Amino acid sequence: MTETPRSTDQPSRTAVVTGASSGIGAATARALAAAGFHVVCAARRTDRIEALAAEIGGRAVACDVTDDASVAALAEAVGDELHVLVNNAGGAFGSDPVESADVEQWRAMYDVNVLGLMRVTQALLPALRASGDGIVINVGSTAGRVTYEKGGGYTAAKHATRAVTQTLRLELVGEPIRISEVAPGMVHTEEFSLVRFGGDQAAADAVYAGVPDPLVAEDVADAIAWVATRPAHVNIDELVIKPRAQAAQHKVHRVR
Ligand code: 8X3
Repeated sequence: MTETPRSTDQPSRTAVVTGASSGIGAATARALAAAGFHVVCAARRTDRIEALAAEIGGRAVACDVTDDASVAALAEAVGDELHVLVNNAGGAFGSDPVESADVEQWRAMYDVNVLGLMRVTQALLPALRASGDGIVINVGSTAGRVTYEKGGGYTAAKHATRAVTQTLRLELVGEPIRISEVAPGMVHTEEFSLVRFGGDQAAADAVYAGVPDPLVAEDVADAIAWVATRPAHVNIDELVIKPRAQAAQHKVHRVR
């Protein structure tokens, strides 16, 4: 029987997680470290990623995915070989209808969720290719599959994340690089909704009010680590993950 190459139990394998300072990114860094990867924790907030890197035996690299020079420095720090890239940096800014939405907020969402992903992927593809077994995991969203009122800028950006993921898979077929998307629905993290609502804690809390068990960052991290550790010939194209209480974007069970 042919031995199938696996992505586990090989401590020398390296992973990069962007947006690793909090939420899904930080949980993913922990999950990949637990799976045996040396994890490069990339984010803007150095105090947070340094603490995380120390905790998991990884490395902190300050990185703003919206900045060319910063991403070039990340690639330099990663070096010649990389096995896993998790494009997690992203977010939602604002909750206005299209008619009155703010152009700068939409620009910022496209910049981080789409152009940031593109920038980091371009910079790290040579190292992923050189490893002989690379995988890019893009953190998408259920917002990349449906639309909802007051979410136009974010759903447009996350639809773009999905489109770029699919395009890259087509373009790289035949190469030793897998391309996946993990698309979460309702995840209760400390910052996602707070950032979306500009720091309005009450508005952020209302998103999860009465929902028995929204997903937590660790649930998504677990899925990402699973995708990353399938045998090298197995490409999980996309994995949509929602809490049991969320049957669809607008169909959420709440206990009053
Ligand atoms: C987050 C999911 O429901 O806020 O990506 O669009 S949602």
